[in-house]
Amino acid sequence: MSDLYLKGIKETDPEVFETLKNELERQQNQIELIASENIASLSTLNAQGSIMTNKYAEGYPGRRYYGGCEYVDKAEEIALERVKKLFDCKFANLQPHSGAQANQAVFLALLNPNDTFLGMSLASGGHLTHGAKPNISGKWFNAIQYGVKKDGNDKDLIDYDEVESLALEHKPKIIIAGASAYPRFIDWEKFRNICDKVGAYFMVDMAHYSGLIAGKQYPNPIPYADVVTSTTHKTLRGARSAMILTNNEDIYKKINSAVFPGLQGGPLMHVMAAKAVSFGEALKPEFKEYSKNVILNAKILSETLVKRGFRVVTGGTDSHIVWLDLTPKNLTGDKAEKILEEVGLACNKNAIPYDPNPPKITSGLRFGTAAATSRGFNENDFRKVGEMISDMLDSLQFSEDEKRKVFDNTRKNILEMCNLYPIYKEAF
Ligand code: DSN
Repeated sequence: MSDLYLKGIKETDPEVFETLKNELERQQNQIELIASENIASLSTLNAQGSIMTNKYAEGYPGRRYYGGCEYVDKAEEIALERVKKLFDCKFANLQPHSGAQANQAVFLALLNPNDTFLGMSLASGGHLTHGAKPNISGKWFNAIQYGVKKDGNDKDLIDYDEVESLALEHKPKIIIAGASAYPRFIDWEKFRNICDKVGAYFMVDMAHYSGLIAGKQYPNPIPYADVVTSTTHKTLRGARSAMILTNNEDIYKKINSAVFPGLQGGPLMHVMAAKAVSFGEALKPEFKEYSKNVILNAKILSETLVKRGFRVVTGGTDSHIVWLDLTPKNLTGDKAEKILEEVGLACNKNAIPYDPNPPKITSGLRFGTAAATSRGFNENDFRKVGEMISDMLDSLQFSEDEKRKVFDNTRKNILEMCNLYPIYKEAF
């Protein structure tokens, strides 16, 4: 392994070096289908592991509580300028450490304890931080939850009528749109209109879709939302971090105070530098091409699985996500996830709407195409991935001998595909 990566760690700390080396090999030899993951560039990794780790910089550029901030100021200013261009917005705060913290900062800025807000339920494909009971968002606020249609032509699609009637009934201060498993376009305008009817702020958590939005392949919520949060490492393929965007100056000021000193101390300036690098990458024309391919690949994966007898939640996808319903095959998500992992297909179990199984078991799987597309997988490859997933899950009805043959064959094919598309070539 080259010194370019993991420089010096082998000598100073062989024990941790071993875990890093093994993780690198795992990422190289598995097909990453976890929808929230990606493969950041070596430049992003290098910036994130850089000397800016050493710097405290509480405050904002030009207004810090520490000396020696001239270069970290510059890094934050570059990142801010790039992110505003990328999403066509006026104001940004790039200091939240994670998506959950970005969402908390919005709550701190716009809500008081016990205030009412409306968010999509986890069980319908929403996110934990949008009002789920075990999360602070569900504990400290009166979180009302909307979901997706149970049946009819719009089965599995967001139930906008329900959003409206819950909004009229509960008069929430914020309505949140955004999801973790929902694969379709979300109608930002419809949400805006509902918010206007009840005088609610419209918050969008675009974490899953932000790379596709940056690549102009998924509708941009900025023109409709009062405030937008996102992680920066999913489809956006950047540093592991988060951000808050808005076009409203008053909200921007409240958000700044909520992030620091409300919720956080020193921002992670090494991560800031890495965000600047990855936003620069996302501004390049190649990123638009990449986003297009991510969605094309997801559509192929979805079609292949449907042809093999699976049901795909919502019937298809407009994004990087393919949400698989395993009930036609009489399988559970936890079992399917483990079997696929055995041969090197990494994905996660996921509840499907109105899932009869508990969250630790589930009746579904969630796949995403962002990471494998980053390493070069094309439509043909994703067709093969769909066939392999189907072969593996179908083989569970076979005899032990037959099953072993399918497992061995699939593992061999996966290693061949992974070898064709090496990650971090410099590292091997
Ligand atoms: N946990 C992430 C996901 O997998 O979607 C979101 O925070």
